[in-house]
This record gives sequence, C-alpha cells and structure tokens, in this order.
Amino acid sequence: MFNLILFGPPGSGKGTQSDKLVAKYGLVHLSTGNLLREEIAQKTPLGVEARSFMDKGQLVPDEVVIGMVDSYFDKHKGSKGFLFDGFPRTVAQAKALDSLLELKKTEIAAVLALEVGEEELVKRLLNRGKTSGRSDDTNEEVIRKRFSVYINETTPVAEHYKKAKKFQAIKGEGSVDEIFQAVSDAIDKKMKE
Ligand code: B4P
Repeated sequence: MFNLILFGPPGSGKGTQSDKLVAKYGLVHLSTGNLLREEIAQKTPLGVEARSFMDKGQLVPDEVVIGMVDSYFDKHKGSKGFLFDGFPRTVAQAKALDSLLELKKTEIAAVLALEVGEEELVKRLLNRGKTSGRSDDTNEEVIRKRFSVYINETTPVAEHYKKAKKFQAIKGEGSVDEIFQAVSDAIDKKMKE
C-alpha cells in the first residue's frame, strides 16, 4: 500500500489537489472534512454534533473523527493506498492513525505539506464562501479562529512526522497545475524509494 497525508492550513488547497491526485494515482480519498459535511447534510446525530464545532471554526472531537476514519478504512479494505486529506489534525489523531496502520501492517509513506501565507488563505476561503454555502467560510472571524486552532492543535502534528522523517514542505502558492506538478514529483520520488 502507498499511504499519503496531504497537510496544510485551512484553504491551502488540500481538497483541490486531492481530487487531482486520486485521479492520477488511484488512491482512496479520505477527507474528514467531506465525511463530516456528508453527515451534516444527512442530519445524522454525528453530523448535528460536528456542525456545532465546525460552525465556530473549532475541531470536531478526536473520538468522533477517529471512529469515522476507522469505519471508512474498513469499508475500503484491499485498496492500493489512501490519501489522507485534512486528517490527522491533532497529535492524538496522528497516534491513532499510526496504530490503525500498524494493525493493518502498513504505514505512511510521506506527509506533503502545502505552505501558503495567511492573507492568501483568508482571500481563498472568503472567495469559496461566496459560492460553496459553507457556513465556516463566510465569516472572517471564524476563518481566523480556524487558523489559530491550526497553529495550536495541528502544527504539532508536523513535528510528529518530522521526527519520523516523513515530512516534506511544498510551496502551495501559484497555479493549481504548478502545485500539482510539485506534489506529483514528490510522490513519484517516494514511490521509487
Ligand atoms: P476541511 O474540509 O478539511 O477543509 P479546509 O481545511 O477548509 O480546506 P482545504 O485545504 O481542503 O482547501 P481547498 O482545496 O478546498 O475542514 C473543514 C472543517 O472540518 C475544519 O475546520 C474542522 O472543523 C472540521 N474537520 C475536518 N477534519 C477534521 C479532523 N481531522 N479533526 C477535527 N475536525 C476536522 O481550497 C480552498 C479554496 O482555495 C478553494 O476555493 C479553492 O478553489 C481555492 N484554491 C485552491 N488552490 C488554489 C490555488 N493554487 N490558487 C488559488 N486558489 C486556490
């Protein structure tokens, strides 16, 4: 299996690049943001709980997210690999993912981190908010809150993978195609190792 984590702050282009990467490499796309939004759309109890956190720019509790990832993983047994998008977002989630992969006798091949400046991120998210209907993208205060949550809770995840020598930063500003090329080059190199 080849398992990849696409890492980066809100609006850095994880979702945008993931769509292209799953088409190119045939990996299963595991986006916790998309899974949570599906639960919200279906008004499940998990969705109702998740929405109360997401609307405020906070992270959904670890146990909810980890349970969701576990069952998605089981539903896609036998795949050639996973592209984790927006997960893990806390060190507890990263440790849970390590244990899950160990149990399945596989591991993370690489963590590719998209680096984008904060003002560009705000611009992208407010822009997406005009058309996406996403309540977490329309209010600048909520967007700034998501950045502070990212700095406090998610950047330690980068350290976790730096220690394991799996972390690689990639410039996330430029055209979607330029960034896709840089990410693809990094993956191709990893696949040859
Ligand atoms: P996510 O759904 O993961 O989304 P995101 O971080 O907001 O955006 P992403 O980086 O995917 O950006 P995109 O490509 O769409 O999270 C949403 C919320 O769900 C979180 O705040 C949290 O509450 C909850 N959640 C999710 N996972 C969780 C977890 N593991 N634990 C706890 N809570 C969790 O790009 C953004 C915009 O930029 C788009 O409009 C795009 O068109 C544009 N864009 C992309 N690339 C561009 C480029 N190169 N140039 C210009 N614009 C670009």
